[in-house]
Amino acid sequence: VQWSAEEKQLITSIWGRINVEEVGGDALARLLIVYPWTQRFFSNFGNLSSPTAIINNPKVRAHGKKVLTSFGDAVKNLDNVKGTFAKLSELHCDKLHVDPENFRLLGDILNIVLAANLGKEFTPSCQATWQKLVGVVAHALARKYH
Ligand code: HNI
Repeated sequence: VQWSAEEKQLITSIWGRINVEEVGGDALARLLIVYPWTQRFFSNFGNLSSPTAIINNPKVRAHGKKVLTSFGDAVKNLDNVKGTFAKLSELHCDKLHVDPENFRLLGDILNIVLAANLGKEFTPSCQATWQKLVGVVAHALARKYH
């Protein structure tokens, strides 16, 4: 993929406004609530019995932070997202058996959480650029699947 100077600038500026702990936790929680079948990967996370339980589950929040922190490696390596996520792609395929469709779902959720967080600041250009980024990350994470 190619990134224009404007896109790179937008991504850096959005990333700078994100609270990784809050947004990461909210995004994973929302994924588990909106697409309940994704809960099967997290059966060892304890109570996922209701939206409130999911939102307040410390393991969900901690893992959401971990995932979004890792997503930040894409922001820092925009010109080599594939290389950056090669090992994680193998892990999610071979060890975790996560269907790569879920990377797309999480990307869409992340857009929604950002829109809710940033309000008017999340302009159509921001959304377009962020949508491109989550697509590139999902593609990179799915790349080592076989
Ligand atoms: Ni994901 C573990 C990064 C999407 C299910 N995941 C990780 C780890 C990182 C990570 C980092 C920790 C690896 C380690 O321990 O070495 N995951 C990412 C990123 C994305 C992503 C960057 C997308 C942006 N993961 C998803 C999705 C699912 C998912 C969409 C399932 C719906 N990931 C998991 C599971 C684990 C995991 C399950 C192991 C969790 C545990 O600790 O038990």
